[in-house]
Amino acid sequence: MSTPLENWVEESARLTNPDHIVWCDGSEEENRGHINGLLHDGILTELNPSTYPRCYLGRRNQNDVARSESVTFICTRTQDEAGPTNNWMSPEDAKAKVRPILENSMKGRTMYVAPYILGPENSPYSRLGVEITDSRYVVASMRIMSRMGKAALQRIGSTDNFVPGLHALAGVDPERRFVMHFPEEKLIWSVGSGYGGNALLGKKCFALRIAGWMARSEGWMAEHMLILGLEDPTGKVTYMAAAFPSACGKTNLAMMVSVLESEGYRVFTVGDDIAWMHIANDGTLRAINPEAGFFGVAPGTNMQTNPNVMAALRHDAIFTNVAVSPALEPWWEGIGTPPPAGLIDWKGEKWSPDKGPAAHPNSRYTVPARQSPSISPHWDDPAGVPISAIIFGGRRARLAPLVYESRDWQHGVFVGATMASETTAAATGAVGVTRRDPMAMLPFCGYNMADYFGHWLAMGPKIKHAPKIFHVNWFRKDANGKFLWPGYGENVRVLKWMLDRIEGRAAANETPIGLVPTPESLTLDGLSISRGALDELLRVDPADWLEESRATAEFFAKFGDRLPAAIRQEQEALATRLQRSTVAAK
Ligand code: OXD
Ligand code: MN
Repeated sequence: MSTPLENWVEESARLTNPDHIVWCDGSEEENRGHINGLLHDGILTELNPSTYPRCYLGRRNQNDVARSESVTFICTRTQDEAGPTNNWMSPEDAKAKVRPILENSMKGRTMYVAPYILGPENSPYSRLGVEITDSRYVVASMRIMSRMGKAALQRIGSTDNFVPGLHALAGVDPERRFVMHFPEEKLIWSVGSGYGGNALLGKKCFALRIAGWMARSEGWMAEHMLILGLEDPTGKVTYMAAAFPSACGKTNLAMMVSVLESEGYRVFTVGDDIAWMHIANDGTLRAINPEAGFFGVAPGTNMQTNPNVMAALRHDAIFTNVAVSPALEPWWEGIGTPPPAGLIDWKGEKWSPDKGPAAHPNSRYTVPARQSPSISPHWDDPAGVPISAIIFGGRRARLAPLVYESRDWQHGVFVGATMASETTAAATGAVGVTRRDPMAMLPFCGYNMADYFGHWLAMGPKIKHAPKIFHVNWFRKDANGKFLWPGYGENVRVLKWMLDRIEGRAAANETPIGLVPTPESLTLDGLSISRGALDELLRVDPADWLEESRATAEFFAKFGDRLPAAIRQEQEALATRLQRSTVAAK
C-alpha cells in the first residue's frame, strides 16, 4: 500500500515527467552533493574558502529577483474567501492555467522530494511540509531555512498530515510564472521562478498564507513577525514579536546589539521573519519561529547595522545576487567598505559606478539561524517563548511618532489594521510609494483580510495574559529629509520603554492615536539628540492624522460589510478624537 506522500510524488512525476526522482534526507553528505552539482553546473560559485568557508554565490536569472505579487494567487472556491486584497482565481482555472506549464517540465531533469518541518523538531506547534522541486538551489536553501530531511519524513510516515508544494523552474519565464495557493486543500503550485519567496515554498507560501488559513480554523496565529527576547539587568527575558513590511529592518531589530548592554539590556534573537503563536495552557501567547534560517536583504547590512548577521555570514551561507570582489568575497552597497577594484556586479559583469548598484537592491543571504551570536537559547524550544508585546511598524517619513501604545487589544488590532509603509525592493514594483499593509500581511494573508481582522479580534479575549500592542516608526524625517532617529542598536531604548510600560514603570501621554512616551520616560543617556528632534519624533499632528484616517477609511471600504464592526467603531472613535483635538488646537 502506498502512502499519501508516495501517491502525490507519483502523481507529480506523471505530470512533470522527470528523468530521476531523488528523496532528500537532509544529511551533510547529501548537501555536499547538491552543492557540488550546483558548482559544476555554474549555478553557484564558491567564495573565498579561507575567509568565507563553505559560502557560495548564486546569480539568479535577471528577470527573477524579487517576489512576484502580481502572479501570486489565492485559489479558493469563491472570490469572497480570498477577499479584495488578494489576486484570486478559482482552483479549476488555476490548475488549468498551470498544469500545461508543469506538464513535462522536468523532462531531462531530476525531481527532488524535500520533506521539512516548520518549527522545532518536537514541538506540538510545528507543522510538516514537502516540497517537490527541480532546483537544487531550492533544495540547498530549504535545508537552511527549514528542518529538512529524515526527521520530517519520519513524522509524516503514512499520514496525509503535510502540506504538499510542487515547484518547477519551467524555464524561469516571467510570462509563465505563477505562485498558486489552494488553501482549501492546503496545496501550493509554483512555476517559473527560482527566487526565494516564490520558490522556497516553506516560507511565505506555507508558513504565512497556508498556515494563516490553518491558524484561523485551529485558533492560533501565523504572522509576518520577528521574535526577540529583551533581557533586563536582573536576567529576566521579556519576549516581543514585531511585524514590519518587507525590508523595513525586521532582521536588524531581531539581531540588534543593544547600546544599553552595559546597563544590562541585551537582545536575543528567536526569529527574524515569521512567528507562529498559540495560546498555551498557562494563558500566555507562545511563539515559535517556524524557520531555521535567515533569508535577509544584504544591501545596508554592515558591522554597525547588524554585526551579528555579519558574523553569521562568515561561513556556511548562500549569497544571491550580491557583487563579488576579485578576492572572492561578497560585497554590497552599504557593507561599510568602499567597492574594491575589479568588482563583479550581480549580473556577473565588471562593475563601474555608472552601472548602478553592484549588488541587486533585493540581493539576499541565506544562513542558518544558529550561526548568529545573538541566537536565543530558547529559539529551538518546543514550548516556544511567551510573548509580552506585539509591535507593529512601518516606514513613514512623516506622521507616525517613534512609538505609541494602544489602549487595549481591540484598539491594538485597529493599529495593526491601519499600518502603512513606503514600499521597498523586496517585491517587484515602484519603491517608496505609501501602501496600506495591515499587520505587514498584505502580500501574505491567505484569505479575506476582513476575516483576518476578525480572527485577530477574536483571539485577544481568549488570551489570559494578552500582550500589549505598540506601534513604532524608526523612519521619521525632519523638514530637510534627514532621519530624526538613529535606529539600529539605539532602538533598544524604545524596546526598554515598552518593557517599562509592561512592568508599569514608564509614563505616557494620552493622544488621539494612543499613548506616547513622555520625553523623560525614554532612556536617552549616551545619545545626543536635541530636544527639538525628540519633540518632533514624539509629535502627533491631529490634522495629518485626520487625513490618514480618511485614507484608512477608504481602504476599509474595500471590505464592505465583511469588515468587523469593532474596526469600524475604532475608526469612528479615532476620527472623533482627532476632530476634537484639531478644534482644540485652533
Ligand atoms: C521576505 C519578504 O523576503 O518579506 O521576508 O519579502
Ligand atoms: Mn518577510
